[in-house]
Amino acid sequence: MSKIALVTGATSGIGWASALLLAEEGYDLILCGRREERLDELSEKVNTKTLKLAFDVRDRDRVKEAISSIPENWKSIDILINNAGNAHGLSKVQDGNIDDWDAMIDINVKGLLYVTKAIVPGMVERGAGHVVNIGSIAGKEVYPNGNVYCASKHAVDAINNGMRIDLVGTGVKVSQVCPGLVETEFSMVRFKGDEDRSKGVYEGFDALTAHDVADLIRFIVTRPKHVNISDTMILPTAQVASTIVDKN
Ligand code: NDP
Ligand code: 8X3
Repeated sequence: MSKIALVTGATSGIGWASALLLAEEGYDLILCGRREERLDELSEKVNTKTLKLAFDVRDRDRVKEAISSIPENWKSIDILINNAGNAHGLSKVQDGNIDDWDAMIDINVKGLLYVTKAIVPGMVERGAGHVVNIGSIAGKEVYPNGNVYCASKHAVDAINNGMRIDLVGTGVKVSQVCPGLVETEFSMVRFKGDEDRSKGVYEGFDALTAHDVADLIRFIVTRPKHVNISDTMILPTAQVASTIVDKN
């Protein structure tokens, strides 16, 4: 019987790296994200079976439709990596862009919930499953200008804890991974393609790589049935808080 993992935000960064490591663990993969060409590229890199589902997590009907379209032999999803998300902008609340706020709440919070609602009831029915929510250090602290992104990740923290409480006794595990600074496309999205500003975020210290975070996810999902790693924070050694980074 094959093991199946669904990864949202698999087209880049942490999601992409997680898909690669889960394939190494023998999982067949349902790869999600909006950029279909990236899904094709990733699919060619792994040795296990893949199913590609391109959808925008903001679109509630489309999420439902995409998950319902999963063929019967793929429906027993063992692992859900709730990873799709981004920061949009970095500014004081009085200067904030409301479209950016909508994007962060709609993707990081509502999108995560839509995907969860489409998949977790099946896990409960089967009496087994594991949801790994990708939170952030921004879900544990608030940093200057991070207002709404931090709020969205605090929401993920609360949803993660709420899910674990609700799902106790169902056989479904819930874990959260909260990274600090990881060098991915994250800052390019936050700063709307400003390459210099994005690179600057990771200069002067060794940031985490997407692989570092994926390796933690792999550890979490390969624990025995009776062990749940409920919450984790993974930081670069040079980082001790959102705004305290030892840069040379
Ligand atoms: P990337 O920008 O590299 O990846 C983001 C992923 O999310 C992409 O695959 C993207 O796919 C997907 N995504 C974004 N918006 C949507 C959408 N509307 N619908 C569907 N998919 C979407 O960033 P990371 O890998 O760094 O980020 C992954 C997660 O890790 C996020 O939740 C982020 O908040 C969190 N995180 C990141 C940290 C960092 O420093 N990088 C630190 C802490 C947490 P596509 O564009 O193809 O749809
Ligand atoms: C991403 C890390 O510090 O940019 O969640 O918010 S940070």
